[in-house]
Amino acid sequence: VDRTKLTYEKREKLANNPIAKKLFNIMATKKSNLCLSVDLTSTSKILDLLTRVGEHICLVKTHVDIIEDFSESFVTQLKQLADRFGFLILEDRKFADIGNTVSLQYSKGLYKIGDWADCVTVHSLPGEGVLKAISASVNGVSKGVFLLAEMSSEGNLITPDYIEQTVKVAAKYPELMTGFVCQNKKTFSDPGLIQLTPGVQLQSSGDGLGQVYNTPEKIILENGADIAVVGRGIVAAKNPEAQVVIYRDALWKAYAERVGA
Ligand code: BMP
Repeated sequence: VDRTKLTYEKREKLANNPIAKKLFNIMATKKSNLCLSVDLTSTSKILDLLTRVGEHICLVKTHVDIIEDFSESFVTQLKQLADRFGFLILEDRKFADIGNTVSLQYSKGLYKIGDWADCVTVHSLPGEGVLKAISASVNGVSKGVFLLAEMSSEGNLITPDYIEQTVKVAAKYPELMTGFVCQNKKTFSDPGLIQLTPGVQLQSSGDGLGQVYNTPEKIILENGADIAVVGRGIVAAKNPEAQVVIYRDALWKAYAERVGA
């Protein structure tokens, strides 16, 4: 069966990872398959933007290591917004070291990512130790992983064999796996996993630094994305509140067409 023809409601039942289940549920309930990548360097700007657009997104993606005034209070406020608007938090840390180092990077240091992020991104490059290092729950709270199987950037070194091995290793960690960061429908088939696809913008086809953009329609209808990641298309827009609605509607319309709803 083609996972992309199933509704998010059906797929919620097929998911093993509790974060994947929650995400499918949020998407179906809020009618949003939009993840906002808040690539801003000030906590007040991030919190302000999320206050204005939080009702339209299912997931927020952070890069905490670009923030100049990171604090515990920021994390508290971010979690409050997530609760208030009903979205989850993905820290796009792209862990890519030996298991022991990743385990420290996940739980220690300035950011203590494992304490507050519902899910994180991980590269398969180091081998499965990187997945062993990230526990499926922290203090009894469920966590998840989006494994990078492909990248959106021009000239990236990922090969078809790398993709295949990545999907194979993920199958050993059903409790932990929320989904894949990837660009193509054929990359994986498990309907309980979520395809998270970055490189989405309406205005432009690239950024001069290797990013490649596709339209919401293309990534949902042709490329099999379940959640689209939009950063600068919304964050750098003159009117983010208006843009977030435009992206959300275009992405949801494409999903509805895909599942024939
Ligand atoms: P933008 O829409 O502004 O290009 O942002 C895309 C976001 O998605 C960035 O935060 C980037 O780190 C992330 N990303 C990506 O662009 N391509 C990938 O393959 C994987 C990513 O995580």
